[in-house]
Amino acid sequence: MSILLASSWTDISPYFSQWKKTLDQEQRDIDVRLYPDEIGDIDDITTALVWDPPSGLLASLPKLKLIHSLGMGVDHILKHEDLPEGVPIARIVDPDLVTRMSEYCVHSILHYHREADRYDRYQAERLWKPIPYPAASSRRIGIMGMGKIGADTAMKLKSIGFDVAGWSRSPKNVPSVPSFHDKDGFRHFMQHSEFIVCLLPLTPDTEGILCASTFNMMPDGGGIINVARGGHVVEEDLIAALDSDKLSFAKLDVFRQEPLPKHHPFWTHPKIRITPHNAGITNPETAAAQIIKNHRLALRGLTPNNIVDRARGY
Ligand code: OXD
Repeated sequence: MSILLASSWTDISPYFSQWKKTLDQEQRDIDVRLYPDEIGDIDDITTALVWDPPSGLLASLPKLKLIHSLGMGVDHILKHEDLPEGVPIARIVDPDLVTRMSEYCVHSILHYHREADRYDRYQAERLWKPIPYPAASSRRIGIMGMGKIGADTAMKLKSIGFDVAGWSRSPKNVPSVPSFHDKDGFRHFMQHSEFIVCLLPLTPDTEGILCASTFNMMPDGGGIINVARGGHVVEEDLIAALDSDKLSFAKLDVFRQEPLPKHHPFWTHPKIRITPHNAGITNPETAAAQIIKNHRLALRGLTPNNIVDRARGY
């Protein structure tokens, strides 16, 4: 009846040790093991708590009753074709994570709204040169994906005074935030949005959504902030849009290949800012309890909380 913590990422072992310590403190009677060194007898593993799990691992655990994502997203799990049938997949739903993500988005919007990159360049040249900028109320921000993080980001940006709209697959009702949905609303939404924040789940419908035709719908000189998944961006189209000044910036936290390979052109592009997929990191202190609860529910044959729909992809 053990929880196995596993990832194919090699550089997150301090984070995993922190998880193990917190889960141990939370419930001493639950055996928590770190992959690969502590895996032990695989018949003991009933919950796999994973971030981008190694290929074949989940399929090799015969007694698995729950696959739990360490994040809000589950595409890193669903991409495995040999996932055991019938094992529920749960994701994290945690206000702490929502706050971290919306904080990153607000910070990024303010960074570009107040021309922080240009002032960095001016400072390097010892240039005293005020840049005119619009009032927040005339800066049009579009949030793609109006789930919990999208709604929180929209409300925070509204409270600063920005003109915010949202787009999502189905209609959403966030107070005083105009909401577009579906394919019909998409063009209007993009035409409205100078700065786009992408928070969509990655599904076959949203893969490559940030592409040339989408950028062409936007006002000239706009920009994108992608904190969702690298698969949303068509990379060559983004570089072309930045090089032609169709877009003026891209702030990217997520990439098709992570870690971003050293030779990737994004690293050196003057209009791209990169962070290493840490806009939001799940906090063991606030999220451990829901994992323990789900582990126990699954052991009792009950439905865990925050289960994802495998077919829908989120
Ligand atoms: C997540 C993420 O899915 O950090 O939570 O990307």
